[in-house]
Amino acid sequence: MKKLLSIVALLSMVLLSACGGGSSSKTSAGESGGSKKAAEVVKLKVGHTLSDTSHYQKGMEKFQELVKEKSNGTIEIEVFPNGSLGGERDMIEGLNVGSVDMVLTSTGPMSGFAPEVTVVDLPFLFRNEDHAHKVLDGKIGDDLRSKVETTMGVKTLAWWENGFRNITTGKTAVEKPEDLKGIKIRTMENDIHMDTFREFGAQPTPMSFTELFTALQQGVIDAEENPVPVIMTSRFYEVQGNLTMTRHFYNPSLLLMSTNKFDSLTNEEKKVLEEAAVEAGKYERQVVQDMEKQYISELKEKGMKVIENPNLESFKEAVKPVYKKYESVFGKELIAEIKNTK
Ligand code: EAX
Repeated sequence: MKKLLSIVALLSMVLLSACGGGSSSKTSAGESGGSKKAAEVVKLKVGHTLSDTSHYQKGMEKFQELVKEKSNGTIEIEVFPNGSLGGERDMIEGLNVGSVDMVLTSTGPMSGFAPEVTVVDLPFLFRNEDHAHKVLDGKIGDDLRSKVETTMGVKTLAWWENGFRNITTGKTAVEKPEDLKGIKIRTMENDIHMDTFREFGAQPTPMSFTELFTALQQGVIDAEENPVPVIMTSRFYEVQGNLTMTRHFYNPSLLLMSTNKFDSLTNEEKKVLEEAAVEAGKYERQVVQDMEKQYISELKEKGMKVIENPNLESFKEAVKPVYKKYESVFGKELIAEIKNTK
């Protein structure tokens, strides 16, 4: 009988701890200080379209390092370069369906999601990088980020940078707008970019970045436009013979995150991501500028003809109708406020 009783007692202990409902599971852990549940590691997937040697990737590696350090390893960033999670529009859509946790995207393709933010895509709007950073890191940049958050239902973590965009062509070098007449040029899926190239007399062809290299290789398009670091690290010199340093658009990027994912984090975890995003963003901006300095001579060595001082006044003159059209969209005041920021 005694034996039977001890078996029943043992069985009830096992059952109780298995359900975890019994005080035994808490007590034993509490009293014995049993092995604390390993702190849960939050894994976040972030995608971007550029190569694993690009400025985006360098910035992402810095972000990864800072998040690991600031979270004591409880948040892990998994980076997916080369458009492996899709093009920028796909990844932006993925934020709201949960297939992507974060995306580093230029503002270009955001015109289909949050048109307000694309005021920054106006041609020749910013004098230089310093001017752009002052605007984006100030009230105007904050207002644009909150508009993106409201319109798209995503979290914006920080402004990063793609850089000033320049024109590359296969055959004829571009010195003035007339040289673009009839040229099929790939643009981002952005109305302002397309209107701008129409004013140059070109035929803008909007396309995801993931299709661009093949389209150039197959001659589907004659030209494209991108910052110098992209032209180098995406090897466009292999399929484009000429580079004209028009710097016609300043192209900022935004590190976006799924709101559901962000809201699921503790306040400390949110703070880690926000601080690391801003710090890594400043680092990434410096990488862009270092690459731009380094790569122009390297692109020449790769055989590209580089026109470093095109007739910019003629390009600026040609885009006046674009400002006429978009002043009624964004307001003359906002455009003037951006232009006059010192
Ligand atoms: O944001 O699409 C482009 O030309 C961009 O430079 C690229 O996606 C990085």
